[in-house]
Amino acid sequence: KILVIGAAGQLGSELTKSLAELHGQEQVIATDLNEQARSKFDFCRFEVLDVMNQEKLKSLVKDEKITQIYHLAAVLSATGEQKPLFAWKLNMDSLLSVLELAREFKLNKVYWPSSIAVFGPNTPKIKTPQFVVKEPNTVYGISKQAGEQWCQYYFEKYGVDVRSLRYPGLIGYKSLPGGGTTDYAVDIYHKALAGEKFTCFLKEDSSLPMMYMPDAIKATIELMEAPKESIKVRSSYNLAGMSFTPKELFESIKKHHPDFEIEYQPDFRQQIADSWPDSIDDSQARADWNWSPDYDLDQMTTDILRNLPEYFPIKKEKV
Ligand code: VAH
Repeated sequence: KILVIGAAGQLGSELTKSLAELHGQEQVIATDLNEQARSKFDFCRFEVLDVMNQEKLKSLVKDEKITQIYHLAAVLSATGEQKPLFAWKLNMDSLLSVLELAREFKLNKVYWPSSIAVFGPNTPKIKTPQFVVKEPNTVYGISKQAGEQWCQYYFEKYGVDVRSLRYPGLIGYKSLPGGGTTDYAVDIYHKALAGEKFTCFLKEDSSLPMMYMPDAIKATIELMEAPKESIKVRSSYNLAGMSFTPKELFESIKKHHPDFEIEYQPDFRQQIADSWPDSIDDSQARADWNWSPDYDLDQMTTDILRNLPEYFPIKKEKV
């Protein structure tokens, strides 16, 4: 059985469905902090779980004979800068309790997401390599860098088969933005469809590595289904989809909504974005488990504008 922690988050709300489709609904238990998340999971069992409640987590793993854990709960970059010590504690303590359970119960596999946030101001920004100086300067990035090293430690010392991907900014239409620095790229579509002007919290030429959610789901499933011996990186794999600036994203949407307008009002998140790469070299993932993305910016925009209204009925601005 597969336990998904943080199943109602941006990644979880899409990955959980794919896991249920791949393994069978009765094989997946979705968990999240809030009871109201239950309504999202009509396709598999749902349990309320605070990942910091180690006893509840342990009894779920034991009683349900869990064999895989997808640990997707974390405080993201922007929110993390507002509550540094809380973010560090939640991101690290939760990972360590999952890794300890994996060791103790000899789980088959564990998945834990990392991020391009592990790179910092001293990291080369163009085609950032798999192995390179990191020195992240956000709490979120520090927790992801430390977490990667713990994953590698538990693999090397205890043989725990934990696998990880350094996601770029993820963009999907099935959940609202959740405290990430890249979440302007989610919110912009909602504004375009609502006929509202978009205020962007990053400057127009801020290039960031990004990925459309279907590609992130595909990468995660392919990584987790790959034979163990093909996984050469046990910290976390670089993963690339596309890179674009807010201006390029705006232009891509404008092709569909000619009247769409944008203004740029950079805030504290600009410093976070400035510390991250512009583009990522993911040749190691391509070599080890045959990774390649399907979507580019215009294909993503077309797909989101077509599908978003089904998930978030458009509240047309009162004329
Ligand atoms: C964040 N969406 O902004 C996440 C992601 C690369 C960005 O890690 O915090």
